[in-house]
Amino acid sequence: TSAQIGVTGLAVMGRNLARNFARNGYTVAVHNRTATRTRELVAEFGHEGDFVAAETAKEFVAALERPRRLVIMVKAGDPTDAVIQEFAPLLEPGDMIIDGGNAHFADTRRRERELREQGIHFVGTGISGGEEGALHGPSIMPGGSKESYEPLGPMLEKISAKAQDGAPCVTHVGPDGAGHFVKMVHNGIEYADMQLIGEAYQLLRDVAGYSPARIADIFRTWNTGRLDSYLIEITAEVLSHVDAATGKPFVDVVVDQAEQKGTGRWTVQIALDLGVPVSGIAEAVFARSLSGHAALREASRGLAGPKPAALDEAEAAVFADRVEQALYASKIVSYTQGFHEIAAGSAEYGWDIDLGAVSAIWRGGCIIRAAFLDRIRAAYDARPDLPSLLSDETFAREIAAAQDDWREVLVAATRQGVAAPGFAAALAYYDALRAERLPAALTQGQRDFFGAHTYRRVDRDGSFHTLWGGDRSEASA
Ligand code: NBP
Repeated sequence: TSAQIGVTGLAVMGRNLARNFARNGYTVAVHNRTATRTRELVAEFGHEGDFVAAETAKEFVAALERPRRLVIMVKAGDPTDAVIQEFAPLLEPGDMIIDGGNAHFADTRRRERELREQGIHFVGTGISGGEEGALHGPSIMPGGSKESYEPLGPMLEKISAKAQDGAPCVTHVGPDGAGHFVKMVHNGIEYADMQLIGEAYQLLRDVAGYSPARIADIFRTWNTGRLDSYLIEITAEVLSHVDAATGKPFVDVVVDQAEQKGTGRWTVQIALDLGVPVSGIAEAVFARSLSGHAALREASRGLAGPKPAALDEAEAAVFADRVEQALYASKIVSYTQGFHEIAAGSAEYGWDIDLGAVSAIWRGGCIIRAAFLDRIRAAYDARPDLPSLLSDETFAREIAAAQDDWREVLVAATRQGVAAPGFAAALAYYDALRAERLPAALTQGQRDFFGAHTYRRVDRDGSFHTLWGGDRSEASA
């Protein structure tokens, strides 16, 4: 038998992806460095579809029909290069290697370039949705050549998540590293969403004085409105869970130090390189990092500050509604920043990414899936050259309506001494963008003073320098 697709790397992600292809009627060749994993997969799930178990790389490649479609699901980094080096010599022009791991897009660009010389398509593909997504339908973000999408796209469409309107959550994002870049920003946005939800929770707990169970109910209510999303839904589940051992709310027995695997950090690092202000995503990454500094936190516990005092019942209810407004407005800002980064990456690398299509494929399968993404798609459909999501009329109107509450929430957070860096960064971004004048003018003056870095004037073209150490006359630079 010849297989239409092959998967090598059969840990949780690869195994589930292979099963997903098989359950959708494809014959799937399976291979893993350690062959016991391959045998286990076939023994346990062989009844789900047609698998061809391959012990060696040669057998694996021989089992694939041409053009060969070979999916790699191994640990990102050196293991990916090792696998490519093992398989590439066995492939022929027109074949394709699909890397579904969480590769850095710069690595994907390099691999694509190297394999292109051999006539092999390298399709760096972002896959979101964790192990459940891999099995039941992930959101899939393939990069690589347009040509490679023809024989590959229909298969990905089949195994992908479907949005509520039935559209498959996959699109050819753009050439070379575009898919992994978009997956990276997806994860950055995911960090920001989680941070904002965390701040909303903490404020409801400390300022409104609500219990985790009560906050879970609030999140359930929010999930029926414009915040309807997977992350809000699971937040309610986590908050209402009670620890069996102690009878306490689960959230109170978990160590409050958040971990990270790195894609959120990459989003910020690349944003710095591209000069894109993704302050909300950056605060989310920093907040996780701060939480992990146990000794520093311990040493700081005695620092002065207000102790939050809970509001009375009526005030608390008003406050809870305000928090919903603050959360929604901040969410608009973090998506605005994330899409700005995608647009900047697209311009820098010549990817020509369709931002509306990206928001459409995030509607299902992935962690940030949400009703909200339909609105983003509508915004880009209405105006593909939208300079910023904040320029969309609907979003602008919603933020206008939310802003008084957003500000009040931050006033309360500040007065009561509850850190809300995500909400604050989002509002600062909003206010800075709409400001008539920014203190950047002063910054330019300082730079010219100490370093003769020159400045531009509002009333004349050209660059200028003031002779600060002399008579302070102005010279054209
Ligand atoms: P892991 O990231 O834990 O990788 C384990 C797999 O890599 C095993 O099949 C292992 O083979 C193989 N491998 C390693 Br490690 N080094 C190798 C080498 N030098 N040569 C050949 N194979 C090698 O698996 P995972 O959690 O299933 O994730 C797979 C990819 O998917 C990763 O890039 C991950 O970032 C990405 N991803 C994961 C998730 C998620 O929710 N877990 C979501 C989205 C994307 P062995 O069995 O012989 O040790």
